[in-house]
Amino acid sequence: DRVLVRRALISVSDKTGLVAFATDLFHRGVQLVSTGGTAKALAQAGLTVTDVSDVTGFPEIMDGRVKTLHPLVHGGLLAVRDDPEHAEAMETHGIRPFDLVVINLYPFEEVRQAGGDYPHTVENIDIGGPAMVRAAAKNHAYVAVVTDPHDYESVKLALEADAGHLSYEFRKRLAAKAFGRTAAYDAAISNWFAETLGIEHPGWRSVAGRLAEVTRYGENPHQQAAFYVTGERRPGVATARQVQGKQLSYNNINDTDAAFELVAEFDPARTAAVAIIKHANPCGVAEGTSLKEAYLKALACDPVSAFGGIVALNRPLDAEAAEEIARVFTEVIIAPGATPEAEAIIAAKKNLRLLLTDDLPNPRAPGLTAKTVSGGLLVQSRDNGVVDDLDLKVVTRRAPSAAELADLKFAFRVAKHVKSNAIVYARGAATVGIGAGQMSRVDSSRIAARKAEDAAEAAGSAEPATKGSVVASDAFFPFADGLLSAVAAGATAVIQPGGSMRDQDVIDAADEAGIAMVFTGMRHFRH
Ligand code: 93A
Repeated sequence: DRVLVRRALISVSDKTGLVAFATDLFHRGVQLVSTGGTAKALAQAGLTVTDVSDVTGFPEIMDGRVKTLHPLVHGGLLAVRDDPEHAEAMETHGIRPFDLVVINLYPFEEVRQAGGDYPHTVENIDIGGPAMVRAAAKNHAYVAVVTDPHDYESVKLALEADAGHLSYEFRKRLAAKAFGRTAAYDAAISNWFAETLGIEHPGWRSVAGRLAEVTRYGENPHQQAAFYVTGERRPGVATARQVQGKQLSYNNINDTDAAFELVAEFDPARTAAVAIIKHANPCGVAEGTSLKEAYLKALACDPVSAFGGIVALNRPLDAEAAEEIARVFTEVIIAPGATPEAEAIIAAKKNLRLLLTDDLPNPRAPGLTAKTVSGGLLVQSRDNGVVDDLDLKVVTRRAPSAAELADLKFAFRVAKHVKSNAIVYARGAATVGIGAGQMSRVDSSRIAARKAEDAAEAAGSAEPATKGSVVASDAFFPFADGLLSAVAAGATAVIQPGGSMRDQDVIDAADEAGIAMVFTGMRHFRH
C-alpha cells in the first residue's frame, strides 16, 4: 500500500515554500503539472513543468474559473487503478494518474477578513481547488493530497525515508486534514454570505475553523489542543499581533478572549477601563480617568487572585499603566495598541505576552458562540445585549441615586461576563466583590461579600468596600434570601433581570430594607 510518487499536480495560491518543495520533487524525477500562476513560478525557478492546459488540451477559460475542471484531471485523481473498468477508461481516454496533489485554495478567508468588495470576494471562492482536494482525498488509496504548506517538510522527509514512496497511513492522515480544510473553507463562505445578509440565526450558518496553531497542551498537560480561526471579522485574540512573550497556551487564549470581550464593553471615548481575568472570570474590573487608575482600582478588588492573571485594556497601553502592570506577575496583556514607551517597559518582562489589536470588538455586533456536547455542537448567537440599550425599570419605592445608577449599570455590564451564578458588587465604577460560577445565587453573593472583606483586611481598611456598594445579579433572585444577603453585605441598590414568580417577595424585601432596585428585563447567563 505504498504509493510511488511519479506525477504531481501542483496548484497553489499561497506560494510559500513552493519552489523548495517542488525542486525536491523535481530532483526525485517527479513529473510536475501545474496551473497558470504556479507553473510560471516553477518555470522561473528553472524547473520543468507541464501546464495543465497541455494535459487537458483545453485553455484556462473564464478568468481561470475553469482550468482544472476536466476529466483528464479528475479522472487522474479519482481512478481506482486496480479496477479493470477504471483502468480501461484511463486507457481509452488517455487519462494519466496523479500520485500527489499539492493545493491551497484561493485566499477567500483573507479577502473576507480584509473586507474585500463583494465581486472580489465572490471571485475568491475557489471551485476547482476544493474539487481536486476532495477528489484526491477520497482516492487516498492511490493519491496523497497536501493542503498546508506546513506539511511540505514532512512529505519531503517521508519521500526521503522510503525511496520516493508515501505510506497508506500517511496519505490517510493527509486526507483527514484535506477534508477539514475544505469544510472550514465552505464554513467561512457560508458565514460571509450570512454576514452580508445580516443573518444572525445560527441555523443558517456553519461552524468550522482553519487550523492556526497547535498549542503545547490543552486545558491540562495530558490534553492535546489546537487553535482554529474562523475568519470572523472581529478584533480579538485570534487576529491580534503578539509583540512579545512565550507562545500562548490553551488557557491563555480562552482567558484572553474573556478579558478582551469584557473590557470592550467600556467605550474608550467615555472612560479608560481595565479587566483582570483568572480562569475566564474577572477578579477585578474598573473604570478610571487613566488606565493606571483603572488598573489599580481593578487590582484592589482581589489582589490575591490577580496574580498570574490576564489584563485587558480598552485603550492603547501607556507607560504609566505598563509600569503598574509589570509589578504584578501577569501572563498576558491585550490592548488596542501600545505606545513605544509602554512596549519598552513590557520588553523587560521576557515571558509576559503582549497582544495588540487595532480595535476593540463591538459588543453589539452579531456573531456565534459554540461549545461541544457529546456527539454534537451547541451553537448560539453571541450575547450582544448591552445595558445602555435596555429599558430599566425601577421597581422599588426608592429610586437609585445618579451615582447608584451609574454603578448599577457598571455592575450589570461586568456581570454579563461572569460565569453563572454571577453576583457583582461595585462602588465608584470598580468591582469590589465578585461571586462566580456557584450553583446557588446565595453562595455567589456570600462569596463576593467575603472576598470584599478579605480585600479590605489586606488593604488595612476598617470596613469592606461592599458597604455602600451596589450589586448586580446576572439572573433573577428566585427568593428574597439572595437579596437579603447582599443587603447584609452593605449593598444599597440592586440591578437584576426580574421575571421570577416571586418577584413581588423580592421587591417587598428590598422596600423593607430601604433598597433601590432596578429590573433590566435581560438575563446574562454565561456557562
Ligand atoms: O477558478 S477555480 O475555481 N477553477 C479551477 O478550475 C481551478 N483550478 C485550480 N480555481 C481553480 N484552481 C485554484 O487556482 C487552486 O485551488 C489554486 O488556489 C489556484 C492556483 O492558480 P495559479 O496556479 O494560476 O496561481
